[in-house]
Amino acid sequence: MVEFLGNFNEEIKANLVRVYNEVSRVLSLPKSVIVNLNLVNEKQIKQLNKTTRNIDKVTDVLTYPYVNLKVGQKLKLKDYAFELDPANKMLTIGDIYICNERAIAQAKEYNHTVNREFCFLFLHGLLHICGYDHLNDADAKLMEAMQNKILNALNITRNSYKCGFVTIVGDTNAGKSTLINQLVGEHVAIVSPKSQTTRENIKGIYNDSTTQIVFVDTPGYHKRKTLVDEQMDKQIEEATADTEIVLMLIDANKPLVDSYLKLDKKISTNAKKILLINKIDEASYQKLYPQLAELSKIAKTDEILPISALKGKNCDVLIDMIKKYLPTYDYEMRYYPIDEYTDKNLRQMVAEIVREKALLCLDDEIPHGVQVVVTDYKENSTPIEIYADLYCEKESHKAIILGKAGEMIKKISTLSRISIEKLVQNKVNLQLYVKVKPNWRNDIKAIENFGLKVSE
Ligand SMILES: Nc1nc2c(ncn2[C@@H]2O[C@H](COP(=O)(O)OP(=O)(O)OP(=O)(O)O)[C@@H](O)[C@H]2O)c(=O)[nH]1
Ligand SMILES: [Mg+2]
Repeated sequence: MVEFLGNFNEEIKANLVRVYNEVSRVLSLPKSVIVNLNLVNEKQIKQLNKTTRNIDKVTDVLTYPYVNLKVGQKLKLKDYAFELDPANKMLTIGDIYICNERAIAQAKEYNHTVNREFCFLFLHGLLHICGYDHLNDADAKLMEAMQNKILNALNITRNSYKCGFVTIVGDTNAGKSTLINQLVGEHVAIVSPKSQTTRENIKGIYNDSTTQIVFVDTPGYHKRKTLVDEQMDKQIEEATADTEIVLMLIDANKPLVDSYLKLDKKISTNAKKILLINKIDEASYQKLYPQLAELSKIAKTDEILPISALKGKNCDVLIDMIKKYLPTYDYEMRYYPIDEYTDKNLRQMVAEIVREKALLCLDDEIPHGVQVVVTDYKENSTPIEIYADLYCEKESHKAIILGKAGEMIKKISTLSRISIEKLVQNKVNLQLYVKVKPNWRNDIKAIENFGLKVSE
């Protein structure tokens, strides 16, 4: 039984008794044993640590076993005959001290209830009394396994799930879309060496067994000229206003301090900020190092991390860093089903693939006026038949997109088809039609009709 010494809350007490009963059942403790459970404050536990362990520290729990047990060894009262209380024949097997303030603080830190924290600490102490320890890895594993077994049986788990939104911002061409693709492990956002590749926010969803991160790729900052550009700014505003973390991406090959200061001015958010120096695979260390030192002095971000989105360098470190700042849940929390990796549907992804190939194949000035709309998607035909309109702004552009004897559109079409076939894992027959819609980037109706999001 548990002898409570101190002012325990009744609900917590009831749960601590449940923990004791389960340990007693699993480890076959005799009925006539007592554990003293003391509730102390920081000052008291510090004093105990000092006098009994010569450690000048506040700890969460302290345990003093009165029996000498090894893991797996059954407690036999006859081995302790002389220590039984003559009045009631009970054996006190140990004293456990829990520090109230530490338990409350830790509950907050782990984002679970104080009730649960008390259960963990008591169980931990109880297992120590029963011979469990964590002095080496093997022992620690045994102890943890037993701890989990008991907590699971009582449905008092210490599981913590991380979930939240992470928005990627930066100048056009900084590598935002490359990064989201790398982190998600799928080609969710199109990438090109041309500026203004991304037109609207795209979500890419990272999942592991205990985490879901919804990354939001945004259109890059650049000089705004058209209504489409204005909409792009609104998209960035929306995505940075309502997110847990903002990843600020700057190019390692540009002056770092300058890039950071410019970017920082544009972002208004209460979210945590991680500054990422991208494309370090291309940058020279000698040039980078002094700038990084300078940057770390002035940057008002929570973290700074050099990465290569293209090569994946430090992307695992980034995921861990993000997890640190995401809210914790003690139940499995996901905004999207575990098998979804983007919020875009197949038609939208196909249209974007065609635009990506157009960006790759065409010279500078034309691509910005290109938009692709999938008009028909015959899923049940073999091969899958896809019809898409590729819009541009001028007849002269149309001629260039078609190319001599249709060579250019053929090239765009072939490259697109190969990528689409990979995406849909099926043979595809792609029919592209080039159309002209003059000045569509300043025509709000056309922007809407082309499937781009329009905000007030
Ligand atoms: N060497 C190198 N190139 C990169 C890296 N990340 C991105 N790039 C290249 O930079 C170019 C732009 O990449 P994107 O991912 O499209 O850039 P973005 O920031 O999404 O650009 P916008 O959508 O226009 O805002 C592409 O040619 C990428 O291959 C990197 O880590 N290293
Ligand atoms: Mg992009």
